[in-house]
Amino acid sequence: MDSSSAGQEDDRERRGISERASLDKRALRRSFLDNLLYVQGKFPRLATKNDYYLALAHTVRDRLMQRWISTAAAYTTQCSRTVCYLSAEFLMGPHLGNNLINLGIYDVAAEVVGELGLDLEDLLYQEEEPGLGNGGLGRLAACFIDSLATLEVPALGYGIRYEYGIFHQTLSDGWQVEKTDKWLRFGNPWELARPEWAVEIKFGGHTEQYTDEHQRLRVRWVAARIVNGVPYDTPILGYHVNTANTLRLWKAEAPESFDFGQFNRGDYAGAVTQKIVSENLSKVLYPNDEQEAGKELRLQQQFFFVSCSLQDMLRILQIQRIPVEKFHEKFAVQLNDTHPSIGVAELMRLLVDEQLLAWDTAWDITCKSFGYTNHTLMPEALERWSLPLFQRVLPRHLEIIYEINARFLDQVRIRFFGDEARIARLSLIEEQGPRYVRMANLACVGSHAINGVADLHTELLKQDVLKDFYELCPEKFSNKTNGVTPRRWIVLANPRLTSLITETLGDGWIRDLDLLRGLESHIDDAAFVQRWQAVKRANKADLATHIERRLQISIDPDSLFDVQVKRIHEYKRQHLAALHIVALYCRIKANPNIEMVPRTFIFGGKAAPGYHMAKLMIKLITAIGDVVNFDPDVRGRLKVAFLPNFSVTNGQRIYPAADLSEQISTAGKEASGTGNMKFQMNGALTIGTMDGANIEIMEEVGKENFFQFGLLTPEVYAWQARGYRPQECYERSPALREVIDLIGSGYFARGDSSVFKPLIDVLLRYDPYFLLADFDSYVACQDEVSAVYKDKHRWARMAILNSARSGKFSSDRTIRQYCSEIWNVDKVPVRLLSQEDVEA
Ligand code: B1H
Repeated sequence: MDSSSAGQEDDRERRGISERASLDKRALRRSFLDNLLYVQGKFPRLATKNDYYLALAHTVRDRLMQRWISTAAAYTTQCSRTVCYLSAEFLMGPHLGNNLINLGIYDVAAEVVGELGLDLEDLLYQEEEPGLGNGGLGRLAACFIDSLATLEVPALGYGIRYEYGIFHQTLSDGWQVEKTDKWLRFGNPWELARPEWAVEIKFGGHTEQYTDEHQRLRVRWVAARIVNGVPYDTPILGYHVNTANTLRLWKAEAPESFDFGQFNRGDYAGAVTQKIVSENLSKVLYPNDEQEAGKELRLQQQFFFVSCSLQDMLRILQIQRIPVEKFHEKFAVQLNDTHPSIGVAELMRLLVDEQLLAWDTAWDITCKSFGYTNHTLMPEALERWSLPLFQRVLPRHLEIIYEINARFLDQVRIRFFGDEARIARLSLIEEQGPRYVRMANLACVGSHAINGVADLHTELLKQDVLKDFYELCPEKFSNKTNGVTPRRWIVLANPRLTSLITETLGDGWIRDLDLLRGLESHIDDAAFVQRWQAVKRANKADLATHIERRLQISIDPDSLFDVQVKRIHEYKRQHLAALHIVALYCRIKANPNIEMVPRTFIFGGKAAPGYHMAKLMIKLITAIGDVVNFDPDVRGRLKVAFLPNFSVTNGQRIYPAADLSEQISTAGKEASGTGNMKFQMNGALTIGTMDGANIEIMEEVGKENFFQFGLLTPEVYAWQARGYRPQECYERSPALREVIDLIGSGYFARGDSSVFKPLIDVLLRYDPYFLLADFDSYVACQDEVSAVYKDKHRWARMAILNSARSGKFSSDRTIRQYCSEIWNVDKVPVRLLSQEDVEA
C-alpha cells in the first residue's frame, strides 16, 4: 500500500470512528433522557441532581447488561475454572465514574450531560459510596476484582451486603464523632437482587447421630434457628474488555415459613422479634481495623456469608453438571484473612454431612480448594473464638474442627516425635487457660497455599507468626506483594496526569503499568517537566479549595503538601507526624524569622470507635492545628488540616495532590500498606520506614528518590529484647524534650494538662511503637525533605521517577501472580452476544 492510500485508509478509519462516536453520543443522550423519564419519573425542569445521577447510572447499567450476560454465558457454556474471592469487606467506592472509564465513554458522557447544563463531576459526587470495608484489606479486595475483570479471569467476589457500612466520621471540637452510614437510603442502581438463588443458613442447636441406608454412621445438625441469605449481584466490568464479573453480596432475611418453635407459638410479637434478630446479621460492618472484639454476632456474620457462598458454589456445580468430587477443579477459593476461614469446616460439613462424601475425599477437595492470605503481624489481630461461644453458634463445626485437629496432630506427632510444645502451638485449639478455636491455624491446615502481602511480611510470617506451619509445610508459603488498580487510582482520580501520560506514551500503560517506565526518558525534557509541575499544581489548588470550603482555613497551594491518610492506629504513628509539626512550631517560636519551607500537613483517617488512644491521636492533631493555624508568628508557613471522613471518594481527591507521602509505621508492623502505592503512582515522594511494601517501593525507585528513616525491624527486636527505655531518648534529645513538654503542659489544650496526659504517659513509660526512638531520625529526614523541596526542578524529576517506577504496584501484576502461582486459572475472553443471541 503506498503512503497516500494508507493516508486515505487512516482518514476513512478516523471518519468511521467519529461517526460512531456521534452515534454513541446521540444514543447516550437519548437513553439518559429516557431513564430520567421512565425510571425517575421526572422531566428535566423538576429533576434534582440525584435524579440526574440515577438516570445516568441506569444509562450506564443498561450498557453493562449485555456484557454481563455475555460473560455469564461464556463461563457457563465453557464451565470455566473460577476464582471465588471470599472477603468480609469490599471497599468498592462509587461505581459510576469507574464504569464510565472502563466502558470508554467518560468523555462522551461528560459532553452529553454538559450540553444539558450539568456537570459530570457534580453528578458523580451524588453517588453514596458503598463503604463496605474498614481500610486496606477491604480496598485490596476491590482492586483485586477490578484487575480480575480487566485480565478477563472468571471470578466471583463473595461478601456481605451490610446495610450500614463504615461509619461516617465528623469532628466536634476536634474529637471524632461517628454517624451511621445509610448508604442505601436513596436506593442502589448497581445491584440486582436474586431471591431465586437464596439459601438457608443454620445456627445453634445440637447434632445427632444416625445410620443411613448403607448402615453408615452419619451426623445430622439440628439447628435452633434458620436465616435466609439472599444474593445481591453487582457487575464488575473490566477495562476496555467485554468481561463483566460478579460481586455477590449476601443479605440476611428471616424465612417466613420457619417454625420458631414452642416458645413462639402464637407469639406474634416474639416472631417479629426473631425476624429482627435474623436481619441483624447483615446490618452493620464491624468498624475495627486490626483488632478483634470476639463478638458473637461477628462470628455469625462470618459463618453466614461463607456458608451462603459455598452453597452457591455447589449450586453452580449442579447447573453445570459437574460432579461434586470436582469442586476443586471448578473453584479456587481465596480466604481474605481469617475472617472467612470457618469455610474450611463448613465445606467439610457440606461435603461429608450433606453430599455424603467420605471424610478423606472431602478433606482432599477442601485443601485443594482453599488458599489463605494473611494480612497482619499484630498478635492481637489473630482471630480466636472462645470455645463456649463457638459451640453455641456452630456445634457441628466444633466437632468437625476436633476431627480435623485430631487427624492433623497425629501427623505432627509422627513428624515431631515428643515435641509437645510444638504440638500445643500447632493445635487448632488453644488449651492453656480459657480454651479458644484458632482461626489462623484452621486456615493454614485447610489450605494448599498461604501467602503474605509484601516481601518483609511474608518473611516475618515464616520466621515468627506462622513459623511452626512454615517448618511443617514450607512449600505452601509464598509472597504476593499487594497492588492497586491504576484505573481508579490514576485514570479516574487524576485526569490531568492521565492526559499528560497518555499524550506522552499513548494509553497502553493503563493495562500495562510497567510502560510508565517510558516517562524516564522525558525527565530532561524541560517542557515535559513543566507540564508535570502544572498538573500537580492544579491538583493541589483543587484540594486547597476543597479544604478551605470544608475547614475554613486558607491553604497555600505552593506549600509542600505533606499527607498522611490511613486508619488511625498507634502502630501507624500519626502522632509521630504530630510531634514533628510541634518541633517545627517550636523552632518558629524560638526564632520567628527562621527560614522554613512552607508546609501543609493533611491528615485523614478513622479511629475504631472503641479505640480511645486513636481518638486521642485525632484530638492531638486537630488541637495542634487550632494553635498553629492561627498563631501570627507562624505567618502561614505551617498549616494543619484534618479532613474528616477519609474514604475512597476523599482519597481520589487527596492522593493526586500530595507532594509527600507519610508511611511511617514502626518497622515490622505494617503488613504491606497500599496507600503508599497510590501516592507513588500519582507522583508523591515517600518518607518512610523500612516496613511493609515501602521496602519494595524504595527498591523500585532507588534510595536516592526515597526518604528513608528509622529503626529497621531487627533493630526494633533488639531494642525490645534489651529492654527499651523511652525516657532515655527523651532525656538525650533536647528537641524531643521540648516537644513532649509542650504537649504535656496543656499548651494545645487551653492549658489543660490532663487532655493529652494518657498519650504522653504511654510514650514516656512504654512507647510500644518506638516513636521516641525514631524521633530524631524522622526530624532529620524531614529536614532533608524540605531542603530538596526548595529545588523545585529536582523535586519534580524525583516525582516523575517515582511514578515511572510504580509499575510493579499495579494490582494487575499481583493478580497475575495469584492466577499462575496459587489459583492455576486462565483468562476466558468474552465474545459479546448480539441482541438476537441473547433472546434466542
Ligand atoms: C489489614 C486487617 C484487618 N490487616 C481485622 N488486617 C479486621 C484485620 O474487621 N476486622 O476484624 C479488619 C482489617 N487489615 C491491612 O491489610 C494491613 O494492615 C495493611 O498493611 C495491608 O496493606 C492491607 C491489605 O493487605
